[in-house]
Amino acid sequence: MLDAFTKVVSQADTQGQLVSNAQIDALLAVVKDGAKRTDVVNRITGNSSKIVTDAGRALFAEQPQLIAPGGNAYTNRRVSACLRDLDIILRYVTYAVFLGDPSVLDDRCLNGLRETYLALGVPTSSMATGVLKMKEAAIAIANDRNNITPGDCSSLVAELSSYFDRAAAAVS
Ligand code: PEB
Repeated sequence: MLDAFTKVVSQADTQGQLVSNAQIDALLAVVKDGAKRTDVVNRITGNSSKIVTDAGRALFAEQPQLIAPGGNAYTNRRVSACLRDLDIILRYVTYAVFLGDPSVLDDRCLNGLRETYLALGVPTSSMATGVLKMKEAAIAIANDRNNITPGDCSSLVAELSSYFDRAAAAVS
């Protein structure tokens, strides 16, 4: 598990080089956006159950065959496994945002997940659709302008978005 700083140092050390000016600038941007980053994590964490249940509900409304007899999410036990999976992925996305680096998401959540789903018969494209539904909700929450000083959150939202895309791509 790396954070944005550890990653830069680890890369520089592998090459036996000093941290470059461009890398310093990029890390400075991470420091300057620190309060926004923490706020985004806080908002998503505080709304996680709504993000997960809404994504699940929308997925099952769009693809009712998943919860019909014979579907991979048929019976309450599998529906709850499904919602739990979305919850786990969302949790690792928030960790990645916190750290400014996706390695925790890759190593502890996405690594081997597609193979697990193939073995379990979980439809991977439906799973990816569920992840992208969480992405839309999380972005809307991160961008909510109520009660905050308006500022430019575009790069942070792009980063957040990339972690969901990464998760969707890894399972599909
Ligand atoms: C990954 N998911 C399931 C299992 C595992 C994971 C290991 C099998 C064991 C179990 O049921 O607990 N676990 C999960 C994860 C990590 C982890 C992400 C990361 C660290 O440790 N079925 C659908 C939908 C989708 C779905 C498309 C959106 O039709 C999910 C939800 N995952 C789903 C279902 C099961 C499952 C298990 C339904 C149960 C499958 C079964 O028991 O037959």
